[in-house]
Amino acid sequence: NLELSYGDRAELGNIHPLASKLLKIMEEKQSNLCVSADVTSSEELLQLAESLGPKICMLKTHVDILKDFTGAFSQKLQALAEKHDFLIFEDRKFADIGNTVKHQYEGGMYQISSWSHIVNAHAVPGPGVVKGLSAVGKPLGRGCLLIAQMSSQGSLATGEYTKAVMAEENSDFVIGFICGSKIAKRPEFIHMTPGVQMKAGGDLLGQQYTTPEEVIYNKGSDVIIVGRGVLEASDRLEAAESYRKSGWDAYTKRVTQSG
Ligand code: UP6
Repeated sequence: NLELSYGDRAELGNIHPLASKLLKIMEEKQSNLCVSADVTSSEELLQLAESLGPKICMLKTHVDILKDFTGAFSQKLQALAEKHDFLIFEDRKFADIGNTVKHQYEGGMYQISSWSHIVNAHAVPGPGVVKGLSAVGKPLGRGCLLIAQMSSQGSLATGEYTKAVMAEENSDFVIGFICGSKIAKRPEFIHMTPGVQMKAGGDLLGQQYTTPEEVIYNKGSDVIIVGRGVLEASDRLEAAESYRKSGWDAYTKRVTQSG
């Protein structure tokens, strides 16, 4: 039951270059933390990227909740991603036919493909959604995560559905999954898990939380996605550091024990 380190996985022969880049960042920064920057002001989002940048491997956005998105904002965000060495993940959850998602990804107000390294998609429409996104993203070296499971109560993405999503894996564009636990055996794939806080629980709208230790050590996922656990803390930097440390300690324990 040998468990490869993030750094070992980055060197695998047929790994997607973006997955490799992410794993290298994780190893170097000792961080498997993705902060979900769910704020509504672009100024605040940039401040978060600047201050939390050193602690994270990835910053997740919901660009359509910003009240003041501009192209200049997306350029500043990209500059901060380079400065602090993290990837940008626009959590757009594409879920339409290939031709439509192609336009949604490339065009409109947000031109997501021009600034976001990673996007995600529901597999509900069938293979066309990935084909459409890939037509735009692959030439740009972008990558996509498929939503195999969701953290919310009553999610329909379970069992046979989750298995069917995994069969959609198309490794020249799909780099991994949004899921609650490790579901794909191939170490080339990245598993990312939302619904993480220091204490198990939930919110009033169906969100369900588990801990970094549970997600990384017990469930074998790779990256924890944390929004309000950081955003609602009185000291966001301190909170980010404690999630980083928790996630990293759980990973270290997992890799050490597998040997
Ligand atoms: N998210 C989930 N669960 C999923 C998929 N995505 O919570 O299954 C996203 C939410 C939010 C973030 O859209 O941006 O992850 C979680 O935020 P929170 O930590 O504040 O609950």
